[in-house]
Amino acid sequence: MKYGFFDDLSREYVIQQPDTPLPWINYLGSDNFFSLISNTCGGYCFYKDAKLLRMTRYRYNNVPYDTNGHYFYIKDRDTIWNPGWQPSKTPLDSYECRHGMGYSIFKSSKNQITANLLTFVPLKDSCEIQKITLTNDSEKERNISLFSYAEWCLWNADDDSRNFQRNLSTGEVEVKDSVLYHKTEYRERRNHYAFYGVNAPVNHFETSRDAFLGVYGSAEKPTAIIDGKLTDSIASGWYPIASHQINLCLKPGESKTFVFVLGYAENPEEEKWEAENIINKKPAETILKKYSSEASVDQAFSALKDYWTDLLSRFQVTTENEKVNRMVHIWNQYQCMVTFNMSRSASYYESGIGRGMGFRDSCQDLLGFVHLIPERARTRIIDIASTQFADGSAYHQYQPLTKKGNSDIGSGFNDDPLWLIAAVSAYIRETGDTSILKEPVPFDNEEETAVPLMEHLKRSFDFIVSHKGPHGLPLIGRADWNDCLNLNCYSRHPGESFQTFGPSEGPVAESVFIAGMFVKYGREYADLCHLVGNPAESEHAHKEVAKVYDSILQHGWDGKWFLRAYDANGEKVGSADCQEGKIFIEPQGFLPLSGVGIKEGLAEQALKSTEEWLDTQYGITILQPPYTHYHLNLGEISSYPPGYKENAGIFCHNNPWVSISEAVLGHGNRAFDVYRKICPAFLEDISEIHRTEPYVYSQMIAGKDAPRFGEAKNSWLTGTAAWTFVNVSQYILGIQPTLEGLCIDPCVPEDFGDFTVTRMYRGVCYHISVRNPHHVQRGISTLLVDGVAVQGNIIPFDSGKTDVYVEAAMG
Ligand code: BGC
Ligand code: IFM
Repeated sequence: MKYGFFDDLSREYVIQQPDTPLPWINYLGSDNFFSLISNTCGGYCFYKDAKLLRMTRYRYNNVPYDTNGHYFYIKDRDTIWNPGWQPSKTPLDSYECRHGMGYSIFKSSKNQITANLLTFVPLKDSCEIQKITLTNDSEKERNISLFSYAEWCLWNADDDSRNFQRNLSTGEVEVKDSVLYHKTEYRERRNHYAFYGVNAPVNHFETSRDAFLGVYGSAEKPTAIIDGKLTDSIASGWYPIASHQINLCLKPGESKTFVFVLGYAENPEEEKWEAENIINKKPAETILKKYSSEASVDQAFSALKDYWTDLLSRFQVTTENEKVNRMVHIWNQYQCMVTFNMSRSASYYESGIGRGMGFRDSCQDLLGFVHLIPERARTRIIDIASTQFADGSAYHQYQPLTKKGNSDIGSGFNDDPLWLIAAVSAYIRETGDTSILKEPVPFDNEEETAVPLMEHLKRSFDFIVSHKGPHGLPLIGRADWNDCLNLNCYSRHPGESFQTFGPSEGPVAESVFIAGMFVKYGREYADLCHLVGNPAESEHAHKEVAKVYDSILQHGWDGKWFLRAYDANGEKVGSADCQEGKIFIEPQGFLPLSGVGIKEGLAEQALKSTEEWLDTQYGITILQPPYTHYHLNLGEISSYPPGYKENAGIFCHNNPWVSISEAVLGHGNRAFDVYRKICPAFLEDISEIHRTEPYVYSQMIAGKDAPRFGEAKNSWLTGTAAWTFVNVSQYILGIQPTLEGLCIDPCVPEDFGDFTVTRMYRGVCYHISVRNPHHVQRGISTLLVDGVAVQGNIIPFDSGKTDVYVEAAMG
């Protein structure tokens, strides 16, 4: 069942009924200010950091679901309704929500009044703009009232949800004309405040939540709106909110438009402290003035649209399959940008409090956005590398506002160091900018320790070399990519998290997955050493890779597939010998794409076993058979019920690894099949089962062992976005950035048809057309570059050109 449709021309997903199976959200903002907004106008906003500078309050775990947001209410005689249906849930005569690139549009009507709400965050300013137009579609004059509503969060979202004894006495507001200011914390020299204004005189306002909702009232039926008149309350402590009331009279056919601006402001440094606690309103007034006319809003909106047109034009594809086209060109890249902005911090499943920027996560996300925003990718790499320790290990997460490593979580995930090599290598293959390797980068953000980035890569590499176990395989530490495979975690007491308890290091537990990563990224490190004129280090790296490669062959092969790991007792994990968890996806997916076991025929066998053991109609499960009880030697993985999350869920993130590996082996039909199964656009028709947004990937789909097989969870912030983009763009469509230039190596299903790709690469626009007259799955027979035949399939990079025309024939 579908709840809407893709409007590809507008680059929008159009939701046609408000009660979707789960809230279907969008992200507004591209720089410092962000809002999450659901298809019923739920959500919240923050400045830079969802934990430390949360502006409006959202209640996770709320009942009913998804009820706090930036709402508009319309009171039309006794009828109270919302353009997004929630929170009043008054049945609407019509409803539509269009989630687009950085904006959302709601159009709904009730009793011949239509509301059209456009909401977006402009490119450069720290505010959310809400342009709302009300139209009288009836023959009679109508007198209605419009109310805005946002509930202020007391800045630190963590503290806001815990420290009531203090916080309920700190709230302060100020009102000037049509602008409601929220200045809690200003007194503490925090130097910031929030504001909510409208470009019209207001009849009344409310800043106290109790006055607005009623002490025992609710957002569904706010007391003050039922009364028809806000009370001009000035909040003092308790729960400050912002609500404007505008009474208006609409003649038949008449429309009126209002622009609301919900913004964040900081005072100039020298005006930080005002003894009388009077905020400097100038920064807010400047923004409000800027967006006081419809024309200026329309201009900012079209600038936002142009920004996305430009971004997405950097990789465009036309195949015979419209679902592939819309995912690759629009939604997959859009999701990659959202992961750039959010890492794993704020979604409807990540509270914005728990996780910030992940070292491993953001390095992988970069693989999916580096072609879109190479300059920002460069900065991101430096930020991430600055959280590395001198021994090559790294803080697992860092806070977006401070960019400092999070010491609560600490380090000890032994895959982390290698992801830095992955990110830098991807950046250089994309941009050719080797100057980044000379960039001075500190360890643990201590400026005096700065060394060239290249040295960080060396420390990453050396960390693995110096942390190996009895089988010559890398030690796993607290966990590798699979956070829940805690092989050094023996026990856990109530209230303790798996990752903070127990010895995180051990001399025995080893990861075959990290071994595969080491082969891939160790070789990429060697290539970079070679590139910058250090052949000795390059040779040394190859030798170390060869040792680990041999260890995989000797101790990492289980007979029919690759082993997953050795636990702290030296027992096998992910082996036919195990009772449960006999086979894991990670090594089967990652080792072949890393070039492990291909010539030995192991890769081919591992992928066959994957299909045989792990595949399902909704995607490939992470392991089989699931753990039915808790295993002390394995940790969190076995704490999940069978079929969920890391215990035999369809963990979407590593499905593209399998697809890539299939492509590396030339299996185009299978590679695409794996791609298609978890691709949201292909699941749109079963939205009642899949439940999450049909335009973005989710972290997990419940596996066949779960009661809710096929149901997705944790949409948006997942490495699936980046890895899928790598898969489809570089392996299926086969346009690969290499150190020398673009390589053309498609691997497609036999019936995929011809296709074209337009791709920006190092400032040059490549127009690539691929024909497949003989319906092969892989192999280029001829390659013409600007009409001239080229040997092999790499197009040597030529910076002297602006456009390059490539004609490739498969066969
Ligand atoms: C959580 C898991 C999650 C993993 C992802 C763990 O701490 O408990 O549920 O999948 O982290 O990073
Ligand atoms: O690899 C992790 C990732 O860092 C966060 N989400 C879950 C993945 C698997 O555990």
